[in-house]
Amino acid sequence: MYSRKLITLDEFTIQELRNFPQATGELSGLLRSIGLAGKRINAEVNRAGLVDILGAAGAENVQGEEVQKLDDFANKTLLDLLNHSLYCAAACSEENENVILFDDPISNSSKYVVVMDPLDGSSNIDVNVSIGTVFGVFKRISPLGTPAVMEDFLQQGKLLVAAGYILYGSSTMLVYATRRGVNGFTLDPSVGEFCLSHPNIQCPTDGKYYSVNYGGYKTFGKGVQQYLDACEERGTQPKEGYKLRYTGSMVADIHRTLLKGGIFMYPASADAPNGKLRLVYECIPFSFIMRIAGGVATNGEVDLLEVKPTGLHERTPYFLGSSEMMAELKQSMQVGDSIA
Ligand code: AHM
Ligand code: MG
Repeated sequence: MYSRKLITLDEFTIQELRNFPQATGELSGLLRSIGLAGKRINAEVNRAGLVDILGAAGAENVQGEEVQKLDDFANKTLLDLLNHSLYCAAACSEENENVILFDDPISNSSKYVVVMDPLDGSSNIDVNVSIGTVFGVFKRISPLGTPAVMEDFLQQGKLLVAAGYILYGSSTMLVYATRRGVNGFTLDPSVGEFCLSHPNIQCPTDGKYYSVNYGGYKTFGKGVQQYLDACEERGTQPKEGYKLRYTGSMVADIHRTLLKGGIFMYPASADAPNGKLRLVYECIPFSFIMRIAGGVATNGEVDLLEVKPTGLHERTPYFLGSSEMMAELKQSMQVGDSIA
């Protein structure tokens, strides 16, 4: 009998629809559009090393077109595909100050809005280190048939319908979570399809990797410092085997944390009391994914999925990972977390 091992992203979303006859297919359609955008961005990311040959950003390439910065390209590609997907009323992006309303009759009757960081890890773009796209999908609260409003984007993370990321790494992966689970798809470049490679991802309850910009250690609060001291101590004991891992690309660092177990953090510091990372389109989507996979995410005080954003580009201290490591961190932070 003919049997197939590979299930593509499109087939998977259609199969999910079959399992839930009440579903309208709109979310599946939206995810497929994001997958297509991911493939286009991936092609451009792979060509990035040729930029010196093809022309630097801002200059004209051999075809006489202006070479775009990769983050601009990623943003435009995603916005274009979302706009034409029929399933998205509006989007907000790290690259745009304000919400982007698609504002035509079809978009206004769509029930979803998308929050996104089109290409995260900007400091790694030019040096061939992994970078990624982050996205979250909310059901809008404004009435269908009218343009979306700001409040559609400032919802608590626990209200997300889906969230995911695309990692442009040694291979390209799309991982997305809905309430039914977290699934990972690897791009098969020979056929240009994302294929199911990591079904039902669960974050291990404990881990050995801790991921933080250690350069900021002296500026972190006492509780965070204490926790990091304990990790360092465990790193000296071969049986414990703790290891520090930090690429400076959140998508890669959290992907490792999700698959292998561990903890990732970007704490508040003396000079940045709200940390660096963005609440709406970076931390909220990853917190949802981590939670569905069995992990924990906080801002150091409360569950991050409970936090109601007040602005599109708000920043937050951020901690997420394996439940046991997160419980230990919580204990350290209660001991005292005044900024050093
Ligand atoms: P970006 O949105 O400008 O790319 O910044 C976000 C990135 C994250 O991917 C990463 O975790 C963090 O910034 C690294 O910052 P730092 O260099 O301060 O450690
Ligand atoms: Mg970013």
